[in-house]
Amino acid sequence: MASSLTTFTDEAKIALDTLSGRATGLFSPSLRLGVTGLSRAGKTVFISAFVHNLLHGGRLPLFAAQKSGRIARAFLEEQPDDAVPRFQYEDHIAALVNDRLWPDSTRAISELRLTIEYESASGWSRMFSSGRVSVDIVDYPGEWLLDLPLLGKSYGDFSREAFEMAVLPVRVDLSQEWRALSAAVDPKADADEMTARRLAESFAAYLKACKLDERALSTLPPGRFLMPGDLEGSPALTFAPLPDLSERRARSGSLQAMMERRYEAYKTHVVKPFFREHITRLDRQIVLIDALQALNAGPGAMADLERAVTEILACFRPGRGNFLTDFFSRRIDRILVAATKADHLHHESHDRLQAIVRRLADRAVARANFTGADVDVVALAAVRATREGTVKQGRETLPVIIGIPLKGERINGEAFDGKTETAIFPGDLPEKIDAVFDVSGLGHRQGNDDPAIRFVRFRPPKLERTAEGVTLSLPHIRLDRALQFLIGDHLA
Ligand SMILES: Nc1nc2c(ncn2[C@@H]2O[C@H](COP(=O)(O)OP(=O)(O)OP(=O)(O)O)[C@@H](O)[C@H]2O)c(=O)[nH]1
Ligand SMILES: [Mg+2]
Repeated sequence: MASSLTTFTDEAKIALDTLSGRATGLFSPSLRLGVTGLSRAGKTVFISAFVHNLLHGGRLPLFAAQKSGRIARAFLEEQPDDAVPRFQYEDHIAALVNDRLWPDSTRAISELRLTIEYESASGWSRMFSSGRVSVDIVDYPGEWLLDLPLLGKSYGDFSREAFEMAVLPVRVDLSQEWRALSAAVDPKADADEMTARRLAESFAAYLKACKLDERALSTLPPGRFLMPGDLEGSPALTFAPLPDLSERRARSGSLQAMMERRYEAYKTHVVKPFFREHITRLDRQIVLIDALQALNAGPGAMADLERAVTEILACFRPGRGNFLTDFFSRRIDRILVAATKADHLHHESHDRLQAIVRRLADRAVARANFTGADVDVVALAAVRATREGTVKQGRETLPVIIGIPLKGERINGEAFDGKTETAIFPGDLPEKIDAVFDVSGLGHRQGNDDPAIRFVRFRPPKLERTAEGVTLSLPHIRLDRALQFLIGDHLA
């Protein structure tokens, strides 16, 4: 009874939201674009470059409205949601352009409204459309999406699965400390805050280690354990799975009962509102992935990335088995899966990178049983930090990329000073895509002793100025293709 009541009020709220959204939409149509990806995938850089290129008339030959000169004006406006932090565009651009440093990690949700005034390509549309569209860009951690499956799981299921995952070869050593600590507690004993806290901290440390380790594993839920946002230290985040739970109901006052209650609170107060307030209102979505890092770490990490993308896509799939179905007020009709940081490769490898991402996305679409939206893929660099060249080595001519490696980056033991421009032969991506995904024959570590690509991080590029002293927009690779797919049809 109680649960059907919440559903009812939730639905009423969404209906109201949609109505008021429609009413304001009469004046200036808006398009809500979700930008997500696991931490460090490149969300902040992508949004900053996206907006900068539109505000400053960047070179975007594949973005039709810009190419044909139909964009009259693009500007930032106040965002519609007062309770969501604003995406700090100016700070991020100052870091990128003035200091030539990458922006700080963001780790929570934020939003920015970019309004574009344009002239429609057809006379018919010019008569009927306002020639103005507001794009509400929402940046949120992909880790939070991975929480959706928790809504269908009891605390017992969650605990069992967490322990099953923890003993897989890729994680068994990382989870050891937490498992040992868990084995020493009795779920039936009286609830104790300090025990709960120790377990939660140890569990969170294990989840973080999976992320940091050179294995480059994607995340396991609960997502807020890695990206707490403003919930750090709250009871809804102070729980952990417990081992060997019996089927019987937990005694009230026991540790198990306490953990169970907090797990349910996490679902009710953290997971549900996030999906209801943000995900169900999106029109378009881009999922950024750092495929290069996973490729470098080996097939185990690729399989893990594929699992994460599958789960992410499942969140946007309306239909049975998705609690969100009743809540979707709009329908996401386009999803772009984008491999970022393509400027780490010579352009000869870009098509291979894109082919690898296509394979990954196809498999994820099939596994998530996903239908209903166009899913496209692209290999891009939102900010291009390198240029290309060739280096003669003996009789061979090698394609290289040239840039300033960040201070402290290393190749073959050589450390860079953050000032010197260096030519690097990044290596080739494997021609045979299957090899990239082939986890058979992998040993205990599932690592990659001989990475295909040399991977150093470069400083952001120096911006060219015109003779008149005007700073040009940020260079990129195929950002325009992403823009065309994500918003191009709304400016037709
Ligand atoms: N060369 C290059 N590096 C990039 C690009 N995009 C991102 N990076 C690198 O990836 C790092 C992470 O990018 P962010 O945009 O901060 O990633 P994020 O997804 O917002 O990360 P969180 O806020 O921590 O979740 C940056 O600090 C850069 O080192 C790109 O287009 N080219
Ligand atoms: Mg960020």
